[in-house]
Amino acid sequence: MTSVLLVYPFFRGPRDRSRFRFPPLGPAYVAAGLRAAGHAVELLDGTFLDRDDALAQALAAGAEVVGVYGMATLRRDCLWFAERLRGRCGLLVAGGPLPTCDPGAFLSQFDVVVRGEAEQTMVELVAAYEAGADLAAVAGVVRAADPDAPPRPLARDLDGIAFPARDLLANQRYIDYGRQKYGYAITTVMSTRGCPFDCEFCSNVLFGGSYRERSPGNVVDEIEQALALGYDRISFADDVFTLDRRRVAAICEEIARRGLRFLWECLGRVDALDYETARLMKDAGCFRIFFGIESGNDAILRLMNKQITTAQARSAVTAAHRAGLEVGAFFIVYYPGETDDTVLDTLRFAGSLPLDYLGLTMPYPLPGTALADRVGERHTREWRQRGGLLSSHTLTYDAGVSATKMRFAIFKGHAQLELKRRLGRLAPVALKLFEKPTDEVLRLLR
Ligand code: B12
Repeated sequence: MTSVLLVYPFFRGPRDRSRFRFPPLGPAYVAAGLRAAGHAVELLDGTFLDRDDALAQALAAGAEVVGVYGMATLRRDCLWFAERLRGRCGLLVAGGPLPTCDPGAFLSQFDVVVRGEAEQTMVELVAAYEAGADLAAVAGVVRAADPDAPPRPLARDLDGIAFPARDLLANQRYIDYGRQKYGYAITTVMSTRGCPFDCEFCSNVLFGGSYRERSPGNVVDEIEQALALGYDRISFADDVFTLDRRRVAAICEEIARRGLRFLWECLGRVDALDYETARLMKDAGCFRIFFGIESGNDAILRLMNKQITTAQARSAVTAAHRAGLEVGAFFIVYYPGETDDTVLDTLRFAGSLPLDYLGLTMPYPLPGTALADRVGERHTREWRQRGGLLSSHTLTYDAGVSATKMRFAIFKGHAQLELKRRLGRLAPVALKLFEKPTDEVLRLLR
């Protein structure tokens, strides 16, 4: 038996205004696998801690093997931990989406990087470590000598993967935070892995183009476990929850058959939701669906390789709204290749939909994406100085527009939707008065 500490180095920067907090599901999956193999596992989640306290706790744990999770926004913190934990444990491991797509960036500080899904890899890695065997022989493990070793092939049977070790998570903190911030306690469950689409901006490095489903019974068993901890809502973390209509219907039936009463939300695609499915979902407790629509201009949607149209977007949003679901949509403004006119199309389109939540962001050329390749070295000085950190509406690459223009577009989009929502019958007149002059301001801004 080996002692293992898994660190989720997620700390809120002073410029981070996001409110969403979810317990780290990935590390909890890895923990469950290790525990099932007989190891003593601790999970340290930085979400409600400051860096120094988290480090003190990590050092006090005195684990033999320490694994640190990394994603695009956590590069610095992941390396910060490695620097301080180096030499204080027997084996230092990095894993998660960013080390998966850019292992080289971690190999100078970590002994090894685990690429891809890590439940089985970590079990085999710890066994190899205990036996003093060659760590690089474990599928999915990368060492400095062979930085291009591929990820382990994806797990085929998702039902065979142990449920995440939720008892190791700071559930009460998340429950209290959720009740205080949004009036309910919510956690995530992932019922499928992967997405068969290939949007230019999406960093789907972990699950690639795979799409794998869990059985409805297995998903609802895990939901019951999560609810028993005191959560009253579930957020499906699937990339596209609604892809397979029959699967969605079967999950809804299973929830009803067990008489479970809880609310849930998910992310759908606009080409994969019809009114009947939306009604079934509503009846089974779905309160909100989010769509990544991204643009209100069909040519820009093609440029993004999004494989949807604005007509499909309108139809799906309307269907979900008619079925009684709250609808949220995400859009990107000033995507590389956009003009003022296409951005204005997006703002007008977003404002014309019956939305309850609108997310407007600038494009993030994330590592491991075709967009990052296209944008190339055009990252801004600010992005480089901050170590590739993303924060609310900060320009990350030279988009040919100023941050002020970008922020103005985002403000304008929200204002147009609010005018429509609040002014009822007066909205068309008010919108006309607001839209024209602000269109001009946007065009004038550099
Ligand atoms: C839920 C979610 C969030 C939540 C928070 C995460 C959480 N605590 O649950 C919220 C909504 C806050 C969020 C925010 C953001 N997110 Co997010 N998010 C997700 C999402 C949808 C699900 C995460 C999840 O639960 N996955 C399920 C588990 C099973 O997968 P996993 O975590 O990767 O874990 C596996 C492996 O990574 C590995 N592993 C995990 N932990 C460890 C630890 C060790 C030691 C090892 C060795 C291995 C290992 O094994 C696990 C099991 O196989 C993913 C998409 C996805 N498909 O995963 C995006 C994703 C992780 N997010 C992403 C991004 C970009 C963001 C944002 C930057 C978006 C934005 N523009 O604002 C912000 C950043 C927030 C911040 N300030 O840091 C990207 C990351 C890309 C990258 N290359 O790093 C992803 C992959 C989406 C995408 N396809 O582009 N996100």
